[in-house]
Amino acid sequence: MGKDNNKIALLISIASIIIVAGYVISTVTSNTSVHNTSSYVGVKRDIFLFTSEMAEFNETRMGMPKDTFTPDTISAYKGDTLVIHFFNAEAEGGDKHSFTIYSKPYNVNIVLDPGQNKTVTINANTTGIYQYICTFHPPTMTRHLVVLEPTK
Ligand SMILES: [Cu+2]
Repeated sequence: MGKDNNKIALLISIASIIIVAGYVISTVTSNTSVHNTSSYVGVKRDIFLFTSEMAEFNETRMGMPKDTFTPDTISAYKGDTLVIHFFNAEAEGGDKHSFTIYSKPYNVNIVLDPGQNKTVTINANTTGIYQYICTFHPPTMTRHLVVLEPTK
């Protein structure tokens, strides 16, 4: 009787191992197949980003600068390459502006004098919403880079 119980215990152990192993393999396989079905190939997106000003904005009354970014939002799919052409549209004698992201992995800080432009390339390899700012004009020069998971 004791021997039979040991055999049964051994068989249950083996069966448990097989079930767990099968579950692990099926999980790994299904994760792999999810990756394989994603057919999205990243593209290069040229973004022209300008400094601008809100018309008839009373800086004194509002207690903040009238300066903004145009466009409002930069969007990409994960896998895209963003080539951002940043222009300081101020006339000579105007303000400096920056394009600054503090969040990893997209940390960047470009500072432009009036009339200057610079280009920065961002590999959009991580999804999420990332704030970009001009360090000289908070809070109005605050916008977002949105990196989306491809839908196909
Ligand atoms: Cu600014």
